[in-house]
Amino acid sequence: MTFFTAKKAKYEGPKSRSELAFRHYDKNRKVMGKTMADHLRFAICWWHSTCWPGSDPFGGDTFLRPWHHSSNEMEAARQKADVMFDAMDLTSIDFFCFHDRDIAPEGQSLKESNANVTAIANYIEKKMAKGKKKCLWGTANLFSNRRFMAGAATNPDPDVFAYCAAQIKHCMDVTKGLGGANYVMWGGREGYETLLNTNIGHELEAAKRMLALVIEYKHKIGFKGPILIEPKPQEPTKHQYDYDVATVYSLISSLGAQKDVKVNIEQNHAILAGHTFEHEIALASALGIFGSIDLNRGDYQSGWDTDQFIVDVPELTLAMYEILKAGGFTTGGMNFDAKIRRQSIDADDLIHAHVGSMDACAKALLNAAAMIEDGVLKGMVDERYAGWSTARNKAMLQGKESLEQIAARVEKNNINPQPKSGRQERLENLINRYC
Ligand code: XUL
Ligand code: CO
Repeated sequence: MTFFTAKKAKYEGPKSRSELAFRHYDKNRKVMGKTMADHLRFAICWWHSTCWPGSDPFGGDTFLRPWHHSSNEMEAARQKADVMFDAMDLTSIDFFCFHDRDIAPEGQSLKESNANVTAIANYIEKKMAKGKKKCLWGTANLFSNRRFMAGAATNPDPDVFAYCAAQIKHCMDVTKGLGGANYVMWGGREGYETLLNTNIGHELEAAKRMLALVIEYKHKIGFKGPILIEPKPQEPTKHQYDYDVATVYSLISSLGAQKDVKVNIEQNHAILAGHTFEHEIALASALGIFGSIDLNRGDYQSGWDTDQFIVDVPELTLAMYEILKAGGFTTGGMNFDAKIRRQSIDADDLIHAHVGSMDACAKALLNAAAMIEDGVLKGMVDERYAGWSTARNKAMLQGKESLEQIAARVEKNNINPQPKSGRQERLENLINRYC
C-alpha cells in the first residue's frame, strides 16, 4: 500500500482542467535539441520530503508521518526510502539528493553510523535499478549534531575537523556507489556567531584544507562529477564563510580548483545574500563555476530560509535564460530543496507541490528558449558592447596598451564619450512578451 492516494501526474497540455497534471512539462518533448527532462534534470530531496516533520521554532510535528513514530529506526529509514521512490514515480522525477543522516539513523559511533548509511544505501540501490532512478548528489550532514555547534571543518577543536573528514570520506564513497553525478558541500556551521571567540584566519585555512582533502580524495577514488559548494550568507551562523558565489569563488580559485569545484546555487540563499537568483547563476557562469541548482523560493518579507516551492514563472524564466546561456546542465540539475508548508498535512500535498513547480519550470524553459531563439535580447546587449570589437579596443582590453599610451591616445584623438540609453524599460517590456 502506498502512502499517497494521488495518481501518477500526466502531461495533459495547457488547456487541462485536472488539478494534478502537467500543462507544460512534456518530458520527452525536444526544446533546442534536448528533451525537457534532459534540460531540467529534476531531483527530489530526502530531507524536506520525508525527514522534516513540520516543526518550526514555536511548535513540533504537524505531519504525523508514521515513520517518525516508529520504534525501529532502520525500518523507518526503509519506509522513508519507499515513500521517496513512490513520490519520484508519481511526479516522474528521475533524480534524488540526500544527506547521510537523512537516509539512515545516526549510531553510537561514526563506525555504527557509517554502517547504517551503507545498509540503507544498498536498499536504495536496489530500488534505483528497479525504478530507473538516479542520484544527482549526496552530501554529509555536518550541522545537525551538537558536536558541530561551533563549526565543522572550521571548528576550533581539531578532533571535530578529523571527524568531519572521516564522515565526508564515507559519504563520498556511498555517493559514488550510488552513481552520484555530483558531491555537495554545504557549510551550515562554517561561520561564526561572535568575533570575540573566533580566529577567522585559522578558520579560513581549515576550510581551505578540508576542500583540498576532498578534491584529492575525489581523484583518488575516481569520482567523475564535480564537488559543488552551496553558498549561503547566514542562518544558521550569523556570518557564513560561503556567503555567496563571489565569496565561494575566492576559496575555489585560491586552490586553482575551478575545474573540480563548482557551485550549487539556491534561490533562497541568493536573495538572503541580497542578490537575485539569476544574478548568482550569471556570475557563476561568467566565472566558469556554474554547477547545479537548489530550487526553491524565499519569502521577500522574511529574512530567513523559508524554502517554499517556486511557482513564479517570470522569475524562473530569467533564471532559465541564464542557465541556457551558460550551456545548460552537464552533471547538475534542479533539486527541489523545498518544503511544503507545515499546514499542508495531506500526503498528496507533496506531490502537488512538486508537480506544480516542475510545470512552472517547464513553462520558464519554453519562455527562455524562445528568448534565445529570437535573439532580440542578446542583440540589444551585444549592441551595447559593440565598441569593444574594434581591433584597437580589443588590444586595450588584452593589456597591449599601457596607462600612458591610453592617456596619450585619448588626448590626441580628443576622445569624448557620449552617454547612451540603457533602455531598461524597453528590455523589461520585451521580457514580458515571452512570459
Ligand atoms: C540549507 C540547505 C541544505 C543544502 C544541503 O539551507 O540548502 O539543505 O542544500 O546541505
Ligand atoms: Co540547499
